[in-house]
Amino acid sequence: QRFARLLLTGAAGGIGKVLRPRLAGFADSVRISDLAPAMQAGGNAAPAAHEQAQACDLADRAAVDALVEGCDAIIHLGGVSVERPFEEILEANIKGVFHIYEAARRHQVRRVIFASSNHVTGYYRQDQKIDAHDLRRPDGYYGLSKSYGEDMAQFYFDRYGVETVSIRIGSVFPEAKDRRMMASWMSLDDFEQLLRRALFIPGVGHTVVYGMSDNAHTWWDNRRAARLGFAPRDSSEIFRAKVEAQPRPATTDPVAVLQGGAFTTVGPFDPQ
Ligand code: NAI
Ligand code: 15L
Repeated sequence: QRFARLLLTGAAGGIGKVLRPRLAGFADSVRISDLAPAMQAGGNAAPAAHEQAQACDLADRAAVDALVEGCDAIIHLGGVSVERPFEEILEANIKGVFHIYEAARRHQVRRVIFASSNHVTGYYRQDQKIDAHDLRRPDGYYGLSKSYGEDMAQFYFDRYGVETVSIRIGSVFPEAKDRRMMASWMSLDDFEQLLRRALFIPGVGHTVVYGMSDNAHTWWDNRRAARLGFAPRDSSEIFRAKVEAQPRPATTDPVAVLQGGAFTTVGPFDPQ
């Protein structure tokens, strides 16, 4: 199964950069996009034969419409990926996700993969196990924007039939960097497998899943991802010795108590 043309937003970001070469297996042609300065900055490889680069600010509705035209699926990674003042989140994430879905509706995009985040449920404690249908408890403006994105996805499915898998990504990095990430880590290989399932399984409507590897200790019941056929092969256990050599945080420190960890301590952002 392949798409004719896939759009990847956030292509110059941490995940986008390393994901790009893998998308050749998903589509004949991949349109890669990010903010112009991010695309020009070093580290983002020049477009391959199957890729076309198109810079775009997600806050610009007309530019996003032009970006989406001609694509039959979208992997939407673009946006602010950490906790920031509301005004920044509003432009890139909240207006951005609206522009993506409006364009998806107008251009009959068949499937969207929305990079949601574990920070949609960051205020649950680490000793709680939740699934994707539990009450959302966003841990900041960033988590709120991802929660809004999930609502946007549901609305565009219910009203217009645009299908989405929202992946509440845990921590996609080369390594689990701390104790918290022992639970939240996801390998790039597992992320690629989940993307393949999410893109090609028919009839997903709007499905919300967590993005995590087969970690020994987890906070998330990911049976909805299993129903998509996702069977993670990696585990954060390979990082255990390195992580446990780090100083242990106080038992009252949010990084040791809350699923959202340090994101729960960023802000408030008072006007200057
Ligand atoms: P990143 O911050 O490295 O990449 C995001 C990209 O979006 C950047 O290249 C940035 O230039 C671009 N961007 C920001 N504002 C934009 C705008 N207004 N218009 C167009 N592009 C804009 O983030 P990363 O780690 O690659 O994550 C990718 C996506 O996955 C993000 O949406 C993030 O929120 C989500 N995610 C990532 C996790 C992770 O573990 N890396 C965990 C949970 C969610
Ligand atoms: C996220 O949503 C962020 O985009 C990423 O940078 C990590 O901080 C990740 O969550 C995490 O919770 O580890």
